[in-house]
Amino acid sequence: MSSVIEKIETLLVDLPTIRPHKLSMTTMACQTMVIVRMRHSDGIEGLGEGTTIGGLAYGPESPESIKRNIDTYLAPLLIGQPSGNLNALRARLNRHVRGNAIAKSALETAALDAQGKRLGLSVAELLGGARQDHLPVLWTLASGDTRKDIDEAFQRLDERRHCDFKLKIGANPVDRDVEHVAAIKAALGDRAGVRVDVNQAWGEASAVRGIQALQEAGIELIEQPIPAREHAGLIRLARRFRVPMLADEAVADARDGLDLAARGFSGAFALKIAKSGGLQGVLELAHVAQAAGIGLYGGTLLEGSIGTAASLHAWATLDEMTWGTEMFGPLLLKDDIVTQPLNYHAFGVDLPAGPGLGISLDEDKLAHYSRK
Ligand code: MUC
Ligand code: MG
Repeated sequence: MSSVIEKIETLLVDLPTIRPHKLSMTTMACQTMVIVRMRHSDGIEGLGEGTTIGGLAYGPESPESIKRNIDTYLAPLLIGQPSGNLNALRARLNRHVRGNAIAKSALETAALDAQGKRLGLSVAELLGGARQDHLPVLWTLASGDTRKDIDEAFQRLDERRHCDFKLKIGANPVDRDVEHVAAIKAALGDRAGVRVDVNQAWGEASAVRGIQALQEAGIELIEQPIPAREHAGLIRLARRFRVPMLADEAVADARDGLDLAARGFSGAFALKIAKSGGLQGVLELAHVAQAAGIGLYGGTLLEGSIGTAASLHAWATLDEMTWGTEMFGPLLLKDDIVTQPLNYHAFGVDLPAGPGLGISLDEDKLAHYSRK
């Protein structure tokens, strides 16, 4: 008889960050991941991860709600269902549960990991095959201190770990943020690309002022300068400036992407498995973007190794992405819960080899960092 899903366990795992990570809406000292262990009747276990930023500071799902909603609502829908029909599992979750994209992403990841292990294929192979096996990865400078950020950037460059940097701004007045960014860009010169992520903190008038100054300072990409739902404003900014806009919180799935594209947005989309409800959903968004001539960027919600590996398997199936990726989540954490961390080198990261995600848990570390 073919395998069915037998048991779904969720764990809250708290890992400290290597330094405070300061964003416009919160400062993180710890990252909380929801780890999913999906056991199947053929004895195979699939791993998944659902992770967000700063409790409820970033979006409507918190780590605790992700766990609770999986345990109470989503897992019971999957128990007893055939293990290998990913499309049917996804349709079932979407039919009975609205929203909860991060929880759905964690479950789809676990189902894909198990199916890959079952068939002896990597997740990228299950998705049609990898076109890249080493992906570029930028680093986010967000210590909150200009001098520290500059030192950190030079260290990363010297280690050949990252050659592009994203600066988190929006917590300070516009002029102070612009000064901070311009000082970092001036220090790095042509050695590195510098982008900013405002995480929705500006109104449109502040954005016009800020982006003008950032463009003059040589910044190459402006991520989500204004609130997520202000699509018309984002399109106006994209039309107004030479420096491209990167839509992040504004674009969760293919429908958002289609709406922005149809209304004349140009620039790029940040793809995140967590926003799109999983790997299949994020690839649908990527294909809409490609059809519309919108650039791609492999985004993170600062997932640990499991969520990062899952994202890499999805990105690997795409053509080279215009703006590379930011899949550095595991590097921001002081420790890991997997036996073999991802291999970061040569300004990027290797796609882990399968089967499945190509990741295995370190049970001692998992037990140590799991919330009791
Ligand atoms: C975001 O909004 O892009 C990605 C990198 C980082 O530092 O924060 C995230 C979230
Ligand atoms: Mg962002």
